[in-house]
Amino acid sequence: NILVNKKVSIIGIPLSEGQDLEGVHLACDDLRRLGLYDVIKSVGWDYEDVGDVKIEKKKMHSNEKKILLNGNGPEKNDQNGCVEYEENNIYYNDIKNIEVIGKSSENIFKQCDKELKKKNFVLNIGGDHSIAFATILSSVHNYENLKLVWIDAHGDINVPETSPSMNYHGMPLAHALNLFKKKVPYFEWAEKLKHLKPENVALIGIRDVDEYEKIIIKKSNIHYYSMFDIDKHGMYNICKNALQKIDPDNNSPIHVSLDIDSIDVLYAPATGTLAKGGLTYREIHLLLKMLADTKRVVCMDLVEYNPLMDVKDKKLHCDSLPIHADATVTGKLCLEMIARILGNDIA
Ligand code: B3U
Ligand code: MN
Ligand code: MN
Repeated sequence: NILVNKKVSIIGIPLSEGQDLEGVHLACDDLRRLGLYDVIKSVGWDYEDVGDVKIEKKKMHSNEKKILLNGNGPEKNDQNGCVEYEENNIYYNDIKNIEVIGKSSENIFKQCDKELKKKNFVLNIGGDHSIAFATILSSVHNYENLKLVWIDAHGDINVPETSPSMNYHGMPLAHALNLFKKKVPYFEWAEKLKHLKPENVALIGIRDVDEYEKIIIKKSNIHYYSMFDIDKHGMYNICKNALQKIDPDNNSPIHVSLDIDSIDVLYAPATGTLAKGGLTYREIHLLLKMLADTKRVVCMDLVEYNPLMDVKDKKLHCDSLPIHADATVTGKLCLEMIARILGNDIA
């Protein structure tokens, strides 16, 4: 294991401004209440809860934004290998809540940086997926040759010019890959930092991808695996292939960015943007187990769990982790997945 401490730094990141629904900021406290610390101890790790990152609460826009594309919208048939966009009437400060997100992201970056430097396993509990720009840049900053496994129903690879919603949680992967064409307000702190390289990224579980995102994904040189790929080849082969592509020498540190909406609504009903046909319970556990078995995962984001949308779970005989008796379905799965990525075995 490249993390000799066997200690988890828990970072709560109650940032919900990257999307439209209330409740995703409650996830970290919910998981603490359901038994986060006991679960971590039960699989043989120590922990340090560093509390919640300060979210700079200042809403810039109160009224809903309209779709900002004018004219012809993005140009699909470009010749020179990169997607060209119609740049008229596109304003990067029209990304919803960009001030809150940009300023809070600097706090996230600093907190992650501090914990990564301790050589702890850093567990970032969102919050929506907006948190991942800062967490990933922090991992890239601390680990030479960092690889990223992004598990999601969505691409999260819109640029402001292509976003249908102007919600930042649909853009953080593009931002971390430095695919934005202009400077983003309130992200000046990140301009000089190293960004992600596309060949180091595997995107797994996608099934709800916007028209222009498909083009960006194909042109970006990231490795991507849709639900159809998983249907055809099975999760075992997909995960093996993904790891082989991003890390052929089997020796690099890995950051896992796990969006709960990658998992089917049957097993994870509590999230804001539900997409049918997701990963099964067995598939997500297999994927996380295979990642854990590399012993090189150094950081994980767990995002988009919205406790306000969750439903009560049944207590089963096979529930072996020390999870609170009145745990909800998605909350319980989150704790199981945390145990799994830390190397919970057999059961
Ligand atoms: N791709 C859409 C919707 C979306 C992205 N991420 C989530 N939903 N969770 C967008 O708004 O960019
Ligand atoms: Mn996402
Ligand atoms: Mn998603």
